[in-house]
Amino acid sequence: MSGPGQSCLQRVSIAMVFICALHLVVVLLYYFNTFQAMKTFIQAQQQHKAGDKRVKVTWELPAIVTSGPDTNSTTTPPPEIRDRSADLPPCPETPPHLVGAQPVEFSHHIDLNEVKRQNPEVRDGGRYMPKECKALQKVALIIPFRKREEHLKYWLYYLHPNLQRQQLDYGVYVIEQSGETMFNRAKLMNIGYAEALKEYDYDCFIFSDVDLIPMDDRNIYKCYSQPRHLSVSIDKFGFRLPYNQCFGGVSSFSKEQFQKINGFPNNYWGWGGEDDDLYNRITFRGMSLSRPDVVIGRYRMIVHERDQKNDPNPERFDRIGRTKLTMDSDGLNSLTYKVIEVQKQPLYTKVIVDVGSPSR
Ligand code: UD2
Ligand code: MN
Repeated sequence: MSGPGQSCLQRVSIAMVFICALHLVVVLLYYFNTFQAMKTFIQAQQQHKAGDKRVKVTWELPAIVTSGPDTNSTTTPPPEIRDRSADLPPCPETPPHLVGAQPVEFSHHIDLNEVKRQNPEVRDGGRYMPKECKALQKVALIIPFRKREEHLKYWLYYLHPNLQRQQLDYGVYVIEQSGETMFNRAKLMNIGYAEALKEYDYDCFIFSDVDLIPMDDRNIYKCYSQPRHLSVSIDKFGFRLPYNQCFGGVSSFSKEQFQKINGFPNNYWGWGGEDDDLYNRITFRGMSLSRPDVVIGRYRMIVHERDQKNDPNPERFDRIGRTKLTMDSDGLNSLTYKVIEVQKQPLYTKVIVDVGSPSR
């Protein structure tokens, strides 16, 4: 096309198109602004609601709270704190932020204040629950303990970030045997189970030695359809299972599974045998073991000498031969102990207990 008339028409058309485009841009800008304002408003509303809930929470404890032996009252958190995640979507089966294999070494000094700063979302007592989704399980981590402060620091340093990436609703319980009587690892586990349940409605229990650090966060610290042996491939044993029935180190039980075997035996004083007794209990109750593969189940154990007052138990071979006869009367249903103190530390709950002494 050519000529003055046409060129005038052309200019008018271009002007019209330009005006239309401008109008469209203005309309889009207007909508975008309104949308942003609405989003901000909704977020503000949600934060306000969450803030309201936090204000109502009286259960959260100050940095260190101690309670004596007579405070056996149930400290179940009020519904506000338990239901905070109620309207969140469930967390995915496979947590999205896992990193897989990671280096673990024990040469550097650990400052627990620094660890707390690195894990700001862990609440006093070593409690955490994901904010982005509702955790699939409520997990209590139970550590039997006496005079292993350095090991505990490494455990907290490595495990807290892992457990958060695993999107668990968890609490860490360090069960310390007071006094100088022979160490009783198994009884401390039972006590940890009982004490953790006084605080929260846990449905899964991880029992872990203080000196075992997982090298892969795909080894998820949760419960499975069968009791699980998590520490299957430890550097100390050349990253292999030392024997097929081995059940020492780190294990997980749902509440039902643990009740079904009547917990750990209470009568193993000193080193050894209690883990084999536990294995027997599982098989006598018709359950089997689940295990991760030897790559995901890699661990490092902090090198240590045998502790004082944890000499090999000379009765252990006899006792593991009699599990079938003893398991119904020795365990959770016969557990007695005294709580000396409960401390809410910034990264864990310490329960100091008197476990009694061998009844011989
Ligand atoms: C093996 C088992 C362990 C347990 C033990 C025999 C593995 C990987 N580990 O570990 O699960 O069956 O043999 O009882 O198979 N502890 C203290 N203070 C003490 C003594 C022990 O805190 O004075 C705690 C601590 O959490 C320690 C755990 O008890 O990690 C087991 O004791 P150990 O480390 O001396 O036993 P170990 O390495 O032979
Ligand atoms: Mn050890």
